[in-house]
Amino acid sequence: SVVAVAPAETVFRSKLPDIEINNEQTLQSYCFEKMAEVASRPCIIDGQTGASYTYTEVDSLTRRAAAGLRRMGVGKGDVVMNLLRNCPEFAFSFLGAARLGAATTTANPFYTPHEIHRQAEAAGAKLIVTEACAVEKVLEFAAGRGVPVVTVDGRRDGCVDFAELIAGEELPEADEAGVLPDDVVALPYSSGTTGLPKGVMLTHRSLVTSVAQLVDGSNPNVCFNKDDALLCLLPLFHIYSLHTVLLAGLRVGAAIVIMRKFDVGALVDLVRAHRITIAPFVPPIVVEIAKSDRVGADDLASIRMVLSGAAPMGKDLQDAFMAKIPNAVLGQGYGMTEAGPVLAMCLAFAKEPFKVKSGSCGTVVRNAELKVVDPDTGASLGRNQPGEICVRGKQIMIGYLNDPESTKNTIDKDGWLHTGDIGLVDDDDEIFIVDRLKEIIKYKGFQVAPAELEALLLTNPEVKDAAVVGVKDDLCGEVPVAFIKRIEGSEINENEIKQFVSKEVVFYKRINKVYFTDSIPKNPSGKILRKDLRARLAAGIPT
Ligand code: 4UU
Repeated sequence: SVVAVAPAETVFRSKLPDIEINNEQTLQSYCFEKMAEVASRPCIIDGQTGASYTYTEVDSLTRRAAAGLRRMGVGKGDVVMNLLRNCPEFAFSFLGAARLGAATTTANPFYTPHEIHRQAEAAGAKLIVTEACAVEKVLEFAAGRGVPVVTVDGRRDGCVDFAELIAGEELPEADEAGVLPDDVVALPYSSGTTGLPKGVMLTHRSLVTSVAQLVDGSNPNVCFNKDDALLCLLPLFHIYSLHTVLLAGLRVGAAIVIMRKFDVGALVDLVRAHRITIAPFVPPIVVEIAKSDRVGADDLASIRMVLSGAAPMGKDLQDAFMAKIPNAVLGQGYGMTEAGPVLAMCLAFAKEPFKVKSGSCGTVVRNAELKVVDPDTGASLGRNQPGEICVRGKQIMIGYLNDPESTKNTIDKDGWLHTGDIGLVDDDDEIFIVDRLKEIIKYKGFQVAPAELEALLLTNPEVKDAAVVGVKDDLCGEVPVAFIKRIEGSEINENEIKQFVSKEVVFYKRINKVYFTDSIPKNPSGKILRKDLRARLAAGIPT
């Protein structure tokens, strides 16, 4: 008989040795494992109000939130929706739900009612935690399905006050016994490599593994410690902040300083007031600080580490920013919601730091495998050859909620998660992302799914066909533009198309430019050929 021999694969690993990770415990017990050492230290500080909670207090508040959520009918396997800007209650609710074996689906409170309904519905939200700016948008959905709404910023008719939710006794420790490592704890939405946003099932095991890959061990890849103050400016409803600020911050016993809204002046004030040492950013924030004449080196002197991720940051920007903040190490992390989320991290953040190159998005994390494959043949590629980045390990999602088909198209039978990013691994194990295979558009690090905008455009009776692609933008990274084929006789114009979309979507999904065309290029199976559209744009003949 003939024995099939698998062709040799080049698998890239961290330059740091693997570590022991106990991922048989719940996320909450992992995050509070070092409680005895940090009990009376500040845990969460609300930058806006100045309210400060110690580790003991946060631990207790999450247990009381768990009991409160249970009184309101939440139990194991259920989903709570957090529709919140950054606030301490986000953490109390998230960890409270975790203690019950429930998952939290996170969404942007600036979403339109349409976007919120779709996610709440798809996720099967049993309870919504929100705030005044968004409450109006959920009431109809909630009333229609008998879903209770909790508000964090004061009493409101028809809603429960969060203060009331946490007013009772703590959930007894024994009642957490049924929560298992493979229970889903976070359910963020992501469109992945194609299509509409889908619920990404991240379990206790995945998040414990992923946080440990960053901050655990004797020489952690990211050396956070209990004397650090982490700036929590990026939205907690995105996995980057939830994971790398909140969960990693809790694990190491640091202070987490919450900021609701970005503003350079307010940022400088917070950094000074709380002696911020760690600043996780996205490239547009790095740009704004690099350019702002309101920020001098003195203002940010306490910061020793600046992390950038969620979108590309080129060498020039990285160099310009470093000149502005000489005391800090600046590096990148590379994440993807489905990957749990971190694939790669800058090794200059390690306790024993490595020299790294500007523009690199890091080296694969420990206890994980990364490979680069030819997108056409699937063949594994060696160093310095660009191809699709794939990752494997206990940290990745277990799949998309109620969507085995999309799961199968993202995680192959050997357990490799295909990112849809094109990148290479250089001679020093550093990863450079050079292109994107997938259709997603990233506006300031936020996901915009072309398929979602196309589906919306097609609901306009004057639109016969539509395609959306991203174009580069200095300020935002990328912005969506639409190609529209009108029905015969229609004179619908650019502005009308833009407004039609604006009414239904959050600001960053708005169409930036409309090109009317007679044909949308498609392959024989009807898939839009986005590459051809991008080529048309590059050639300056978009119609
Ligand atoms: C070029 O963006 C994220 C998660 C980012 C993250 C998380 C934890 C960064 C650091 C960290 O500690 O997730 P998504 O799902 O919103 O978007 C994923 C996509 C990637 O597939 C890639 O295309 O965002 C892009 N991306 C990057 N691109 C993410 N990070 C980078 C990066 N450079 N550093």
